[in-house]
Amino acid sequence: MSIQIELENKLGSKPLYQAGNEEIYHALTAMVQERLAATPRIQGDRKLYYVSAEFLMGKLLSNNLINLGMYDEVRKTLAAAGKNLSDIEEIEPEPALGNGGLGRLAACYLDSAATLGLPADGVGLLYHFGLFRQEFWDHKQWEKPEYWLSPTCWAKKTDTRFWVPFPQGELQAVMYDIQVAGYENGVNCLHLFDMETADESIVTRDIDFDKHDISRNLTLFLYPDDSDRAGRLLRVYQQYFMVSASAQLIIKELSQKGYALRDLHKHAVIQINDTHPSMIIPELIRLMQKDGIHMDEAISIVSQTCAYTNHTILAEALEKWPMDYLEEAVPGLVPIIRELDRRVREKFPQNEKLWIIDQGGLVHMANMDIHYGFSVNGVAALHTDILREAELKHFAEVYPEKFNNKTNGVTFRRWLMHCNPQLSDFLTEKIGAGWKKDANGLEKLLEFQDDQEVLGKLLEIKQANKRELCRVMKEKSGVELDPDSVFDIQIKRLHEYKRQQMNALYIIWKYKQIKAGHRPKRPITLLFGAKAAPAYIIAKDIIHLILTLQELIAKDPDVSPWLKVVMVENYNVTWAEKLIPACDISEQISLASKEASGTGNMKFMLNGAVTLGTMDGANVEICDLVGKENICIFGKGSEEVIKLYEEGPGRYTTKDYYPKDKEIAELLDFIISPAVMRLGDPENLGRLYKDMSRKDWFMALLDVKEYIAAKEKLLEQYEDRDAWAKMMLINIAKAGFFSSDRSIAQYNEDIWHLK
Ligand code: 26V
Repeated sequence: MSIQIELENKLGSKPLYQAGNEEIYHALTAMVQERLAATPRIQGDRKLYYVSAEFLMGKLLSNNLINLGMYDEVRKTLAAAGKNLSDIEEIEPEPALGNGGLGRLAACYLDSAATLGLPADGVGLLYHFGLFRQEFWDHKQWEKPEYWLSPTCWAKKTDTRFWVPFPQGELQAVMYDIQVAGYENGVNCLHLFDMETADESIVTRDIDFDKHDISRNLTLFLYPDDSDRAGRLLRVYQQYFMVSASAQLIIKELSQKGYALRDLHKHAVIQINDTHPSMIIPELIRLMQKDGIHMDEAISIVSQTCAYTNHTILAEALEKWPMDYLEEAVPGLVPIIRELDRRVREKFPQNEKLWIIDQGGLVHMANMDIHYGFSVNGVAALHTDILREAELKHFAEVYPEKFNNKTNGVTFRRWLMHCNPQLSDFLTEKIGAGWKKDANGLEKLLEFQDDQEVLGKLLEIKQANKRELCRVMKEKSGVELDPDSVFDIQIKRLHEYKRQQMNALYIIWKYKQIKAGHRPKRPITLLFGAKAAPAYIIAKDIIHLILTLQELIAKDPDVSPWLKVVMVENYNVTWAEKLIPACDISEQISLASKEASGTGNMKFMLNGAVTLGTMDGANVEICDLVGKENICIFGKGSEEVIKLYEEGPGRYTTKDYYPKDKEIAELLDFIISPAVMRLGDPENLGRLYKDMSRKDWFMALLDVKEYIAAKEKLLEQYEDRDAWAKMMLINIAKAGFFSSDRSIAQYNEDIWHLK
């Protein structure tokens, strides 16, 4: 049956050209669901469970069409009926089941595991309102619930249910499944647990709700506000709910395959995605003990089953739960955690840093993972080195064999084929389709690095993508962009270490330059996308500064023809898919040593943007691959930065820059200048000014001058269009290493050994 007839049947025999986009969307998703159901489930004797608090899946319609091999045919069928697939995709709500890179990485990894035919399911929670939907007014971020569930969404309720024991009584976990299709392969599954008793009506204003009644609130939000004890306890409850249901699912599947619980480690491997799922270790031990397995054996089995990925070295992001919280929320795990700690202390009596429970009664979740898991990996070469040599040095000394690196990757299905079909088709025309299955095949493009026609075509595709972004921006935000300006883009979670505030200082510098008559050769458009954690005051102040500068510049006729700043509202995967293909300059400007890897950097490179970045995270590997001439690196290196922190407070001090350095002082003073204070909120601006001029914990002032100089140099280079196109080509050609297919193949080779 042709796709057209199939769709028209689903539309109740209505001809396609007469149907509305919403009707077509539902017909298409129903068709895709049927295909998914008919696609063989990837089977195996040893299976991976990727347990994660976040899965940032993005819209799934196109992704599924691509992976099921129906994309082109559907696109053509729709076009013949006068319909546009991207308009139809608009209907699909994007679930906000993640915060940033960690959650998006989990989604890429599910795609790649299925593509490689590996039996690998994701397990997490079904948050009714996700993280939050970001709105801007008064130049500020406001948080609203992001509702995405509907009877026709991709998550389908199953009959699988587990009881999870809480001090308040048992609560039932209900499993929802999202099918994950591999590219021209079988399907795996993402299992998301919800609670039947979750009650959306308890959300009062914005994202406020009563934090105490876990039977009603547990699965409403990802990362609920944890500024009070009830909020922090709720996070522990969420984590326990997730891991207890996961552990029960894993054990059930094992027994369905006819294997004994003692053989768990032979047939299952659990990847603990950062520390949110760490309690799966004591939970599995608890369940084994209940089944009559002795503690020693249970520990040994679990330790051979669990592997841990570290995604951050920021001390404040490494989870430590006070023992009394665990006593209140998960009393059943407490004796087990104490026993795990006792064994560690017995083995390492002198080495306090290795203990799970510290002197202050805090339980270090990562420490538990490292002792009782068989693998610890960082997510980029530099990050893993820092873990080995600094952050987790004590552990690497006693367990050198556990430590390994797995540099992150991204799926080229979503981040090239789907988001940049023109480039994808052009690459295939030039070098064949081999790169779709083996991303290193992109290197063939290098043959064309001096081919004027190919270089011209790359520029042309970039221009088309910029125009498309202008169209979307106009439609969504009413903002006009100039497609002939340089598009400089910084999109990522808002965090001081990522240094959006340093980019804001560049804006101020450029504004002043233009005011003083130094116009750029070509207009510049600076685009931002970022959500700030609701309780992260400085992050919100940085958003406020950027939005205020956006208006100041837009209203200034001397400057607005040359400089434009736009922060997109509610930045998400869908926005990223439009922004990344349109980018000229990719901002990857974290303070060296702080960004574990970054994955946006990889997506930009793949789409022909040139990186402006520090030697941090995977930027280091990008630099190695493309060579120094094809990336713009600036700023202090990680060793220097680590030393500055080690030498203690006072070693790095803003006094060395403010007010001492006149150029820097002018930039900071501008934040509280009358022009800015009139438009913005003096409280937010004053607080940010104070923080940046007195504390500057992530050292924006250390690198800001080099940053400005580097960006200016890159803008200059942009004017040599041929040379720029060659840089684009080399970046694309060398991006193959960053395919998540490569990452997953390495995880499997070194850690999982799936069959
Ligand atoms: C930690 C916490 C702790 C407190 C509650 C909220 C919260 C939310 C998330 C996290 C984990 C942050 C770790 C993270 O997202 N790391 C990012 O992981 C990416 C994938 O490996 C990597 O590319 C980014 O560099 C890294 O920042």
